[in-house]
Amino acid sequence: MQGDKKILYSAVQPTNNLTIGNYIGAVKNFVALQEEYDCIYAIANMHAITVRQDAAQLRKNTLSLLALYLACGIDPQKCVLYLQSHVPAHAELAWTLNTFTYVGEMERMTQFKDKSAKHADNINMGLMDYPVLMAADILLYQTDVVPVGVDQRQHLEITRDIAVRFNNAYSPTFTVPEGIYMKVGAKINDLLDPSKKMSKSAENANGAVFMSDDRDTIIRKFRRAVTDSMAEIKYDPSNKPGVSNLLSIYSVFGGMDIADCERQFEGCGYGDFKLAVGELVADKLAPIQAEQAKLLADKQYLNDVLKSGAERAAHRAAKTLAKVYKKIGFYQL
Ligand code: ATP
Ligand code: LTN
Repeated sequence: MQGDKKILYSAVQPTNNLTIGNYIGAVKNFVALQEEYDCIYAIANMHAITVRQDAAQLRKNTLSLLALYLACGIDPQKCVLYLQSHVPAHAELAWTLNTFTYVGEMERMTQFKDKSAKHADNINMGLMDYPVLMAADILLYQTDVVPVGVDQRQHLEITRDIAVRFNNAYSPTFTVPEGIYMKVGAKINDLLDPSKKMSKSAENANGAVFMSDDRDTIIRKFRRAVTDSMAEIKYDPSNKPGVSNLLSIYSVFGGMDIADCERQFEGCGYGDFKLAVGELVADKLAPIQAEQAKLLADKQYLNDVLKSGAERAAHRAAKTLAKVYKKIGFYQL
């Protein structure tokens, strides 16, 4: 707790362009939660390098993600918004937590196994250690809650395990965080293969809708989305994964319940339904894209936001790190 507000922490990696899956599962909720919680939002560039990145592109994606956060409505006066590599305490706590984490636990992580298969030529130590760095991010700020998509649930569980393990070995040091998962949209699926999550690093870019896609591209991608042969617009994820995914997207962008969406499209053909989803998404993204472009033209402002965010984050992180170093027996001057 900070004052009377619970502490909330989350982050997104500046890899590629964000998809509407990232927006729905993460960023959109970040905006909604900033009134109720003491929010800390990071750009996780240290996580990003666990997969090989082009340096110039990573720099560009970093500012682009910052501008997107701001364009979506994250207010740097209300939240701490910062770049992970600007606060050295993340790497320092991660090192310490490594000694409270077992190799076997990391080898069993689903994301590690998936990414190892995808990047078989670069299964580096950082890729395996990714969840420990994420635990350090969260635990440094005495976080109460972490809003993420369901794909991150396992990482949150291991964060809790590491926190409890450390607290039991010494004395209560870390707050044990809870995950927050949205009912609708915690997992948006690929438009062409609705059995897979929509991912920014998808092999086929037609299955993912990017936050930067223009109107025609968005509509074309939704037109090609896979549905089924039942010709009925009903939410039934196990039997109708494609249609259910489109209904989730429509429901979130339209701010309506799934049941209302089903009613709205009763008797409607799949072609018209897909066009309506595409048009709604394009309409909602247009003002965000315009604002993002405007912000990207003002580099001084973006740098000021990062500088102030880093100072505030570092100040808070230092308190936890000092506590940890004292407990483990690092000699203090
Ligand atoms: P990559 O494809 O590069 O691994 P990613 O698309 O999974 O990236 P991250 O930066 O790892 O993106 O995730 C940012 C946030 O977006 C996380 O909270 C994650 O849970 C959420 N998220 C990612 N994909 C989806 C999705 N398809 N549906 C809902 N939430 C998602
Ligand atoms: N691994 C996360 C990004 C991330 C994160 C965090 C999320 C890095 N550190 C701390 C929540 C809390 C992902 O979304 N892929």
